[in-house]
Amino acid sequence: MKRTTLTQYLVEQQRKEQAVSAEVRLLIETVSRACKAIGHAVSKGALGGVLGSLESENVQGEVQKKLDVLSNEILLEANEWGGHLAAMASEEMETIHRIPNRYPKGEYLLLFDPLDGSSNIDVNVSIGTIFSVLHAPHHASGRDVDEDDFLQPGVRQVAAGYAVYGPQTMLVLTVGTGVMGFTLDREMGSWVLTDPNITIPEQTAEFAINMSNMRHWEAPVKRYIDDCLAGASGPLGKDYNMRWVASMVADVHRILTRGGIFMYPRDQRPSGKKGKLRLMYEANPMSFLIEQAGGAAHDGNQRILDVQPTTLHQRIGVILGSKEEVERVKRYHNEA
Ligand code: AHM
Ligand code: MG
Repeated sequence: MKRTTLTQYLVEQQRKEQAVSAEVRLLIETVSRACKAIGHAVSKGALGGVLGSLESENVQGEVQKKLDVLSNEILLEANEWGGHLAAMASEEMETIHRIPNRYPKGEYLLLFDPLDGSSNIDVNVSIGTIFSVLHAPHHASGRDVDEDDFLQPGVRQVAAGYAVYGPQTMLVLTVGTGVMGFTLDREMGSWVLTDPNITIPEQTAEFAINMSNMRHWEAPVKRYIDDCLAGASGPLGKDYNMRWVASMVADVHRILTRGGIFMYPRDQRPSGKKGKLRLMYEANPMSFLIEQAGGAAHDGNQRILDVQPTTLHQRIGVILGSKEEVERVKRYHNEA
């Protein structure tokens, strides 16, 4: 059986489609290597001494887990010296990380949530790494990039993807020419293309939302979930199933695999008014993947990829997945 590896796929994308530059190819290879190292640490669990929390909090005021910090360090170290980046930004770091002067600088910006699904680390449930690649603005050449250079809408992403550390370790990637899934072959140490051209069915009968927040939801979200719960005799005319892993990577991976709708909407709590998930590290890369797979993603008002960020760690409501369902939720927002 002929096996296509991530390296071969990227070389082909560079040669045939001109979808990636040599620098982006190197960048993705480097990120994927870091994900292998993170996946290895994850799989050791208690044996590797990586479970549990630290004393520290991140910029979002969340207690950091050991694996949050370790994964962040692995990604920084792996990407610093290759010459393809101008700077990096992470959910776990308050400010951007410029490439130190001892290394050459490149023209790309890398953003990541090093370990997504932190609440699932210690309970042995799938977690992951999410990343997004932007081009540093041209006016940044010749000077150090600053935080403003990262504030680009998601439509400008050059590449995005995630690694999911689950029963299998997988890397799901887009460079703007569809969505490809690679499974880690642990014996060979290589990522093998197992899920080419992933597409999401337009309809679904499966939703993912944290139902415990129901009393805080805005009316359009409540209306949609009420419709789902009404089942075959309700307005949607079918019985819905619910899944909520509470790791965005795992929930999105399920949707890319068999369809569905994922919602972490903004809500009426003081802490929920802007949403929970982060635009730059979670919503944008996932929305790019979902759209490339034929799905849709919006925040209730507008397409997520069109949102002009104003701050690096900005939060946003997220509604994504099978197109017809996501559009129905949008219509409910318009009608409210
Ligand atoms: P994290 O980046 O701190 O792990 O938080 C993001 C996670 C998402 O992966 C997931 O969709 C959501 O938070 C789960 O939230 P909740 O615990 O409210 O269900
Ligand atoms: Mg996260």
